[in-house]
Amino acid sequence: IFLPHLAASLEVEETYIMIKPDGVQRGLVGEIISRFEKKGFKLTGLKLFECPKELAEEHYKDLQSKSFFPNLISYITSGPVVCMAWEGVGVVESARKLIGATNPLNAMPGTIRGDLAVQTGRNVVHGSDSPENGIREIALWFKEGELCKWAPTIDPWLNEIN
Ligand code: IDP
Ligand code: MG
Repeated sequence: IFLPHLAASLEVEETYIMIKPDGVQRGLVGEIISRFEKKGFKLTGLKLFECPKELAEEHYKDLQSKSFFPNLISYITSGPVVCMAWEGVGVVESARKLIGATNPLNAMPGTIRGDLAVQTGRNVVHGSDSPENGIREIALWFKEGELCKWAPTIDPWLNEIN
C-alpha cells in the first residue's frame, strides 16, 4: 500500500564518515565502505587524504579539554584517512548504529567497531553525531566541487519517494 503521509515525513540527511588511519593501514577500506553501500545509502563524496593537524583539531574541537585530546590528534594525523559523505533517509542515526559504540568493547557484534576494532583509541571509523554536525563536517573536510550530487537509478527500490 502506498502511504503518502509516511513518505512525506521522510527527510534526507547527510553524514560525514571517515575511515581513520588504523582502518586504512589495516586494509579495511573496502570492508567499511561496503557496509554503507550495502545498507542502501548514497555516496556523494570520497577521497584519500592526509589530514593536517589544524583540521583534526577543528573537527574534534568539542573534545579539546579531554585528557586524550593530544593522543586523538596524533592518531588522526598518523596516516591517510578516507573521507566520505553519505546521503539518505535517517543516515546520521543509521550510520552511528552501523558503526557501533565508541568503545569497541561495548560495540555489538555486527557493527563495524564490534567486528573490527578492540580499543577506543583505535576504533577505525568516525560518523557524525547529528544532522547539523553532518553538514558542518562535510563542509569542513570537502571543498566545493568535490561532492557529487547524483541520482542512483535504484532509488525507487530503496525509498518510497524520491
Ligand atoms: P564517537 O567517535 O563515537 O563519536 P566521541 O566521544 O565523539 O566518540 O570521541 C571521538 C573519538 O575520540 C573517538 O572515536 C575515539 O577515537 C576518541 N576517544 C574518545 N574517548 C576516548 C578515550 O577515552 N580514550 C581515547 N580515545 C578516545
Ligand atoms: Mg563524536
